[in-house]
Amino acid sequence: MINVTIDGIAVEVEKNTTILEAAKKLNINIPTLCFMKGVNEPGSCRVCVVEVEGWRGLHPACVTKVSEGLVVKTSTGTVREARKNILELIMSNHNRECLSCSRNLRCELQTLCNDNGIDRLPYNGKVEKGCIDTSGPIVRDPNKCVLCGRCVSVCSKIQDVGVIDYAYRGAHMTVTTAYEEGLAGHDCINCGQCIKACPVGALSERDDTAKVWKALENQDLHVVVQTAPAVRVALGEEFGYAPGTNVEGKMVTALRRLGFDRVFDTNFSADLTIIEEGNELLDRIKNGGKLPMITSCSPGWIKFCEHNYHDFLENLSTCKSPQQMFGAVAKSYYPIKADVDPKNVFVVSVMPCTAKKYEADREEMQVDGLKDIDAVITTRELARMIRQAGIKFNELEDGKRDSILGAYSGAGTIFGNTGGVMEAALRTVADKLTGKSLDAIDYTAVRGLAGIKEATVSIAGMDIKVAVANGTGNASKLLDRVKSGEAGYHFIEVMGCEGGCINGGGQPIIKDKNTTDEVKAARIKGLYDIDKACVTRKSHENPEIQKLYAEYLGEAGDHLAHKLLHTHYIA
Ligand code: HC1
Ligand code: SF4
Repeated sequence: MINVTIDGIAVEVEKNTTILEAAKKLNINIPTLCFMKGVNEPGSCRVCVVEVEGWRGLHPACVTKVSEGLVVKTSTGTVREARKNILELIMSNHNRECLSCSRNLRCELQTLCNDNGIDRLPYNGKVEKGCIDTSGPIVRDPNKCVLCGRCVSVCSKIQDVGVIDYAYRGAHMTVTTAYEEGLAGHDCINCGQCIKACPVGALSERDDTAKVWKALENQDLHVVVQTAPAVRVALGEEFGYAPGTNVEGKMVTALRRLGFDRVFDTNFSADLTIIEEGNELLDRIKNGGKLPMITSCSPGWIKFCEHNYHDFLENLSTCKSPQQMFGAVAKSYYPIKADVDPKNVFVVSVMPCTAKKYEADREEMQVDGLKDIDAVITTRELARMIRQAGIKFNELEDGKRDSILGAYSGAGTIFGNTGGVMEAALRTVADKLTGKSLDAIDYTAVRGLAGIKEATVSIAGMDIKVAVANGTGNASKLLDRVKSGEAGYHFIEVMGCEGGCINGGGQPIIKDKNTTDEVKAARIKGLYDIDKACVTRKSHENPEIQKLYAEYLGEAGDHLAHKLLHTHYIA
C-alpha cells in the first residue's frame, strides 16, 4: 500500500492508483473532461491538473500514478487559474449556441465552466470546423466537438467498430470519418454509444419528435405506441428518479396524455419473438440446421455482423426483432380486432436504442407495402415530448396498458438486458422439450455484466451449450473463437451495447461517467424486479400471445408467421 496526502488529508491506496482515484477515496472531486472510466484516459484535455509538492509544473490527475509520500494539492490558486485558462481555450474553439443545444443543462463543459467561474470569454473566435452530419440516425456536429476522444475510444475499443478518429493537426484538428463522409455511408452500426460518451452536444440522435407530433395531430390516423423493455427502468432518471426505478405506470399515463390512441408494449412482442425463435432453435437442433443460432433482435449487432462476419449470416435467427414483430402484427392482426384500416395505423416505437431508427427504415422491414414501424423515438426524446407538453410526470397516476398487444411475461421484460433474451428463450425451450411447466427458471449463469458468459444447460437429456456476448466488441472475440473451432455452441445471444438495451444509445445520459456500472446494474435490477413480480414469467404462457396464435397466426413458423415475423440479411 502507498501513503499519500491530498489537500492535507492522508490516505492509503493500492500501488498503481492514479491521483484522481486516490482523491475520489477522500470524496475530493477533481474535475475531468476527457477521462472516462474504463474507456479513455489519455490525459489530453488537462482539466484535471493538480500540483504535487516538489514536482515542477502541473500534472494531470487522471494519468499520474501515486508514489510513497506524495503530497498533492487539487485546488490551489495556480491550479484554479490553469483550469480556468484551459476551459476558456476549449470554449473559444467550441460552438457556443448552448440555448439551442440538445445537451443544454446536461453538458459537462457547461457545468465545468460554471463551476470554475467562467462568466465571460476572453477569446471569441467563430467556430467553423465542418458541416453537421445528418446522413443517418447519429448526428455529428464537429463545431461542438471538444476533442476529448471519448467517442473515438468507445467506438474502437468497446464496440470494435472504429469509424471515427482524429484528423488534421493543431487548430484544424477534428474528429471525423474516413474521407469525411457521413456516418451512414460507413460501417457505423448506429449504436449511439458515442452519443453517451460525448460530454457535450457534438453527438446526438436524429430528432424524430416532430414526426410523432404531426401524426398525433392527424385525425385520420390511429396512432399506437410501443415501449421497449428497458425504457421503463430509465425514463424516470429524466425526471429525478433513481436509476432502475420502474416508472411504467406513469409512462403509460403520460403517453395517453400525449394523445396516443393505444398504449402497447414491446415486452408483448418480445414474448412473440421467443415463441418464433425458440421454435427455430429446436427446429435447427432437431433437423440439422445451421448452428450456433445467433439472436437477431439488436439492430446494431445485425449491421456489425453484415459488415464484419459474413460467414455467420446464416447463423442469425431469421426472426425479426420484437420492435418489428410488433409493427407487423399492429398492422395485420390488430386492425382486424380493432376494426380500423391498416393503412391508417401509425406505429410509434419508444426505444432505448438509436439503431432502432435505422432498423425501422430497412427496406425489408415491411409487409405488403406497409412499413412495420412509422417512427422511432428514444427514451430521451420521449422525455422531451413529455416536458414539451407540460406534463408533470412525477405527479401522474399509474396507468395500465391497452389490450390486445399489451400483456407481457417476465421473460419479455428481461429482454432489455444482456443475457435476458437467452434466459427468456431457455425458459420456453425447456418447457417445450420436457413437456412440463418447470419451476426452476432462473438461469443465473447468463446474467450479469461479464463480457462473455457461457453455460451448458441440461434439458430432457440434451446438453444445450449457450453463450452470451455483451456488446459488439465481445461478439468479435466470441465469434473469432467459434470460427477457429476453439468454442462451439447451440445458441448465442449478442446485444450491440454493453449491458444490453438498458445501456442503449438512446437512454438518459449518465452525468457522472464514473458511475456507469452502478447505473447499468440498477437498471438491470429494475427489470429483474419486474420479472419476479409478473403473473407469468414465461413467454408461451402470455395469454395474449396464445390468443394471437389461436385466432390468427396458427402455429409458430407457419406461413403467416413467416411472412409477418421473419426476415433476411444482407451480405
Ligand atoms: Fe431492446 Fe428488444 S430488448 S432490442 O434491447 O429485443 O432497443 O429494451 O426493445 O426490438 O423487446 C432495444 C430494449 C428492445 C427489440 C425487445
Ligand atoms: Fe461508432 Fe456506434 Fe457511434 Fe457509430 S454510433 S460512430 S458505431 S460508437
